[in-house]
Amino acid sequence: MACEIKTTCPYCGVGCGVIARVGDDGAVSIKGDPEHPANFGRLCSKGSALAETLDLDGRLLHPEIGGRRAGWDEALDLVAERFSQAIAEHGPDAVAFYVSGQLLTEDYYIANKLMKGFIGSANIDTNSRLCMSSSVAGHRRAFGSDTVPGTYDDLELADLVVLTGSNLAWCHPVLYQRLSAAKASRPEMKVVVIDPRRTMTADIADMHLAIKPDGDTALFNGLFAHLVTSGAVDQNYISAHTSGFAEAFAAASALDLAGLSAASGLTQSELRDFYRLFETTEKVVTCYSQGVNQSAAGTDKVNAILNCHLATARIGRPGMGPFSLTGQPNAMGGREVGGLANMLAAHMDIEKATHRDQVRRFWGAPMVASKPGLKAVDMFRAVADGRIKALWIMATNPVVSLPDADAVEAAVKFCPFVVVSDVLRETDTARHAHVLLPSLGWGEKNGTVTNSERRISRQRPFLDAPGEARADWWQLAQVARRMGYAEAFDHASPAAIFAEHAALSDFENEGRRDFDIGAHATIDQPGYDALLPFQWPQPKGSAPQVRRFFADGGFFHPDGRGRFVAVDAPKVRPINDAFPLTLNTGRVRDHWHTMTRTGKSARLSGHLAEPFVEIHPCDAQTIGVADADLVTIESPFGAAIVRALVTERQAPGNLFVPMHWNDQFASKARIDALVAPVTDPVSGQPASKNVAVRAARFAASAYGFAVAAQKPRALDAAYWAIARAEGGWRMELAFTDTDGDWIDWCRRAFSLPADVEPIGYKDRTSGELRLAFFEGDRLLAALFLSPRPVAVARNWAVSQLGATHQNLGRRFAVTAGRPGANTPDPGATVCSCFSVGVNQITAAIRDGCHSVEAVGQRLSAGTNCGSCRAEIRGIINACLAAAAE
Ligand SMILES: Nc1nc2c(c(=O)[nH]1)N[C@H]1C(S)=C(S)[C@@H](COP(=O)(O)OP(=O)(O)OC[C@H]3O[C@@H](n4cnc5c(=O)[nH]c(N)nc54)[C@H](O)[C@@H]3O)O[C@H]1N2
Ligand SMILES: Nc1nc2c(c(=O)[nH]1)N[C@H]1C(S)=C(S)[C@@H](COP(=O)(O)OP(=O)(O)OC[C@H]3O[C@@H](n4cnc5c(=O)[nH]c(N)nc54)[C@H](O)[C@@H]3O)O[C@H]1N2
Ligand code: SF4
Ligand SMILES: [Mo]
Repeated sequence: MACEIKTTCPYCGVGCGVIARVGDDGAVSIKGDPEHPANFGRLCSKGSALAETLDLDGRLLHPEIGGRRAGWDEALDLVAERFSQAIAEHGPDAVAFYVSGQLLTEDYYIANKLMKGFIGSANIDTNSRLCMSSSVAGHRRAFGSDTVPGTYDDLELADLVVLTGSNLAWCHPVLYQRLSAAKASRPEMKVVVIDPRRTMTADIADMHLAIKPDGDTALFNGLFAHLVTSGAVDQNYISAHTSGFAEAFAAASALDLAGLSAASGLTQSELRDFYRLFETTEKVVTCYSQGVNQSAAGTDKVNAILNCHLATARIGRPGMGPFSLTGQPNAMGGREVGGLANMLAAHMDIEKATHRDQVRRFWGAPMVASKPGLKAVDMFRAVADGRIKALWIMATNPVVSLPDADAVEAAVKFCPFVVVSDVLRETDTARHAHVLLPSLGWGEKNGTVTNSERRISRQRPFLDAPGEARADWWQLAQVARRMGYAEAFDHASPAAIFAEHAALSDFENEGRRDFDIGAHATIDQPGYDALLPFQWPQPKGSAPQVRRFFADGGFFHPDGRGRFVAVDAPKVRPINDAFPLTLNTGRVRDHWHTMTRTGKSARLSGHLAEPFVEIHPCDAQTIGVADADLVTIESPFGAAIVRALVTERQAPGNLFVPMHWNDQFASKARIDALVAPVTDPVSGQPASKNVAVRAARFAASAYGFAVAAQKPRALDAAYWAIARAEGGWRMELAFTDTDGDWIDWCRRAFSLPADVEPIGYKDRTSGELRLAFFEGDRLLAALFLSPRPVAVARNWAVSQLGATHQNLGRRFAVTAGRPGANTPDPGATVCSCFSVGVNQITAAIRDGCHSVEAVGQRLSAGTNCGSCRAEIRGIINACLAAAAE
């Protein structure tokens, strides 16, 4: 029978409520939950496409040992035995867990309890190290706790929203929609975007500050000094509730305006305008994300921002405050259970003996790790040099996402025993596991997540567990029992784990710790099933509440005061002549991390279908690269080959490459292979946004584009990138050697039946080659080859996979590579929800649709999730500007 289940989106930290409807036929449809306070019914392109990522294609459905199918008992026994053996022979620090902000709180709680309380090591770290650890460290330095003071409402209530190091339009799209809607209804509201690139987010900004990489500390130090000298600070608040002001002010005053301009790369008038705007606007929210966190000075950047809010007492009041935007759906939950190697459960500190003792007694644990464990980058170094003998990787893909990724891959290969718990069988990391454990995916798993505004929501299952897949918490608890800790890991359900977690947050707390959800300490199964989204804290006996922190002090340092932190602007990295460009890495709108889920959706894969580098026209000219050429990028650590996207949105000297592509989707685009393993000295977070590299044109002798109904096998090409497409796959190719039999190449690549004959042609003058293979009236595969980047109407070519080609004429039309005059080519997908392409949008603009709304009325583009509205606005602006020239 059809049913509707309320759950939470598994992607970004906005934490949108989702209603999943399972029809009588089992088909799943997804819509936003109008009652969820994060999104009030909205969803972005990724959320809207969730149903397209639920198929079992590529799923890991059974445990495997050494590549052979195994039973659960056998696999769990082996994991417990090898971990116990490593501990017995080499001590507890010889084992490690590397987990993820995509685990549910309940999974995470069990992983942390097992490692820190029972194994007795703190060698559990998480991909949140790469994501939020600078924010955590900055919060703890300033507030004495890892507290996000504000709520999402603050972004709507503010008169000035500063977004620094955040591409909100693409990475937190629903929050961006809330912000744009607030700005549209209150045009006096100002938005400032601080980002070296002119991102889509910058398109709604009143001011875009194209800061130099890592210029943020200087920028906010200058702001702090300006606020003091202009008298905008709140002396009462500073003296009543803080300490360290004088030292921080002295450090902030180190540079004059000329020095600030040099350090930030912004003009003196840009600095003055921004400082004045901040000074004169009471209600300011400063949101920050990876452009701040992922830096060798990430923690200092965070504190430079926090200093400005503390000095003006613009914190914890409606419409005011610093706001760390969390990345993953449960980045916050992971912090609450203490999943980082230097934290303890329930926001307690591993360094504090009283906290360790409290946790030990609560858990009834033999011991609690007494010192911080290895942080992610160091953990994999310890794997590489043999100190870690057994490693369990869960819900993360470090061979793609950690810096110096080739070295990480070598370390994982070298490790004597590696367990990977994942939903997919083939990932760049899973291929090196000794034991593979099949986990439940979204729609199957059951638990809670916490979003950026401290709101805890339920993820509820609406699909049966496929094959033998089991929950991550269950896998961990089963191993714990086999290691001899049966009593402490006898939880019957996620509800029981959540109750224990809530009880620990309340345990001997009495207001001393920010994280307190004691109200849920006795929750039972029906209560858990019905749990509505709520914000923490919610101590014992209290009702759900909206709570902001620190408006009246109440910090969590022992003296109750917040701390100003004196921070110095980092020295600007001198240009390295051998690696003169700065590589910046990050995200695109429609892909999620290593693409294990978004890569399944043709709609999402159509937005940007191959790895690319954004490069400024001047740099492109210097290295002799034209738009759509291929580029090799190299650092001392590794290399990648990606497509050139020449754009003035990029700053000269900087390159931007997305983090998503990996060996499953491209020949050589794991960009973390190039990223130096440089980390912030306080947080240990890698500096993934500022890497010295060089770039050169990749000399291909032929370029190709192909579509195929079946996923191709190994592609024998100097460059390849594949993407899901409606009815099959699409791929970009390049070759350095064009001799050879292309028909045979196609047969091998696309596993074509021997009796299928190609049609096509080779033009000897232009060097173009076209081949298409049909079975009956269906297109099996087509290859378009050219000495130059191939001019094929890609979306049209893809659509031919689903078309019927009854006669030879229609079949030959495919080899033309473009539609006939009466069927226009939609162009690259802009609106994923309605599959609207750029050519359709430009045609509508030529027809007089000069606003996003008008384009929406004509084509529906941008009217569902709205994630592409910034892009549509960009296309309109570009067209109108071109027309005006
Ligand atoms: N579509 C999509 N959304 C996502 C994700 C995804 O994979 N795909 N992942 C989620 C996760 S886990 C995270 S952590 C968030 C990340 O969300 P964001 O942090 O918004 O995303 P990024 O693209 O990593 O980086 C943001 C911006 O920082 C800029 N930047 C680089 N260097 C500097 C600098 O020195 N100073 C400043 N001020 N800016 C700089 C980059 O140019 C980039 O535009 O996104 C979440 N949302
Ligand atoms: N260069 C560069 N590198 C970066 C970044 C950057 O901006 N630039 N960003 C960093 C950041 S902020 C982040 S958060 C990381 C993200 O990097 P990763 O965590 O490595 O990326 P994901 O693709 O999200 O990996 C999740 C894995 O878990 C699997 N999975 C999904 N759901 C479940 C589940 O419920 N249980 C289990 N067991 N497995 C599951 C997926 O199939 C996938 O293999 O990348 C970091 N790396
Ligand atoms: S903004 Fe998009 S990706 Fe993020 S939680 Fe909401 S629907 Fe999911
Ligand atoms: Mo992240």
